[in-house]
Amino acid sequence: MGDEESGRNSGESSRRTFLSIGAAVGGALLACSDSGDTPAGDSVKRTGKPPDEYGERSPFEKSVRKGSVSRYPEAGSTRTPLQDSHGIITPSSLHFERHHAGVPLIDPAEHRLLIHGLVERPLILTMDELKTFPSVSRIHFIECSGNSRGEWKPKKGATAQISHGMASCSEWTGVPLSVLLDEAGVKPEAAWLIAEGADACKMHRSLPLEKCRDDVIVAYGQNGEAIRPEQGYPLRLVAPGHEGNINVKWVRRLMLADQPAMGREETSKYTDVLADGKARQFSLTMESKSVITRPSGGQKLPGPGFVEITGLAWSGRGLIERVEVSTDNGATWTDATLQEPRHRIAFTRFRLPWTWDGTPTVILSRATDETGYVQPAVEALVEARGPNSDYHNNGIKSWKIAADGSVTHA
Ligand SMILES: Nc1nc2c(c(=O)[nH]1)N[C@H]1C(S)=C(S)[C@@H](COP(=O)(O)O)O[C@H]1N2
Ligand SMILES: [Mo]
Repeated sequence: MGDEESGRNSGESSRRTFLSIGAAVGGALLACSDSGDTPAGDSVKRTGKPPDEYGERSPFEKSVRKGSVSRYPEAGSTRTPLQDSHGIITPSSLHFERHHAGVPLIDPAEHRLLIHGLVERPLILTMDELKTFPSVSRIHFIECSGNSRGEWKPKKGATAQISHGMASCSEWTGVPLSVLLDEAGVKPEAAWLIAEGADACKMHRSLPLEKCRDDVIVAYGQNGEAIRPEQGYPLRLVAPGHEGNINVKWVRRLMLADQPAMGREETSKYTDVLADGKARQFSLTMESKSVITRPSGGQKLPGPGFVEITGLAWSGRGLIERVEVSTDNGATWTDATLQEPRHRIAFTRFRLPWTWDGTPTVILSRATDETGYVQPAVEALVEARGPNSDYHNNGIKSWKIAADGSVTHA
């Protein structure tokens, strides 16, 4: 058989394939008839549901936020199912929640933002007025400083959701706080900004003015639509890389002052009691951290063979520069691939191809940010801060893979 001959034959067979696919697709499109030889299942046998005004996920998708049962559910929290997430964005409906007094129902037409205190021109802005200022959209994670606090103890979280799910990542849209501060004219004596929410506990926190001028956003948008009620509708502060608590939701008041308010959330809570009894206060930055989300606790490898190890890394100081993965309990480390584009102070997806040979092992990940800071072992954190300080736990997380492929906390 010559070249020309075989060329003609393959040409003919591909033409035949093309024709039969064309016939099947054409038939389906025109008559919605059963084409008989497609692998698509029953969905091709009847027309689907018509278009809808507001989308829902497939009823086959069951991943949900989960919280701990509490005596006061309004003062509770839920966690993001990180083990089921793809890419770097958390769907708004799965963003973790932490409320001190429940989710208030706020009519945006009634909502006002007051900017006062040490300013030249106090302002009261409606939502419409606020949206006339220049805005930005940025992808940032928010992490509760209590995330992973259970990992401080020997008994650790069974799934990535339990151990790391009080962190989520959204695209936030809003007005840079610096723009509003310029509009109000900050007096030279001002050094702090006290932000207050419109929830029943009027939760408030003090932010250093330097941070406010740098990158804080007064946000009204989340992942392309209005912020969800649980995330602070209609308005919240996003203080990139600072502990979750300071990202005041339902924000209604910004007061410029020469000193912090010393409110409940920065004295009795959200401080870190060290071994000598002294407490770190205003420990705001969330340090570099990572977690392998697949394979992770609760999952099961089908057997020896190819596994794509993947997970999320983030740092409150900027870009994630490097994620190393160990598949031999920390003896050796390999650089994972970082998904591009990377964003500052955002979830960064990492991936590493691996072949599991079927022997039991422990896998870990370790993130380094653009400042060169390397995620430490939990033991090193406990050593430095003592046994009582469990906020801000960014220690290395390990997962154990058993001979049968089941994954549990190491
Ligand atoms: N007004 C108000 N802001 C708040 C809170 C709150 O209870 N009330 N909770 C804080 C805490 S502790 C955290 S971790 C984050 C959680 O944000 P999220 O619920 O959008 O994930 O919001 C912070 N902002
Ligand atoms: Mo929090």
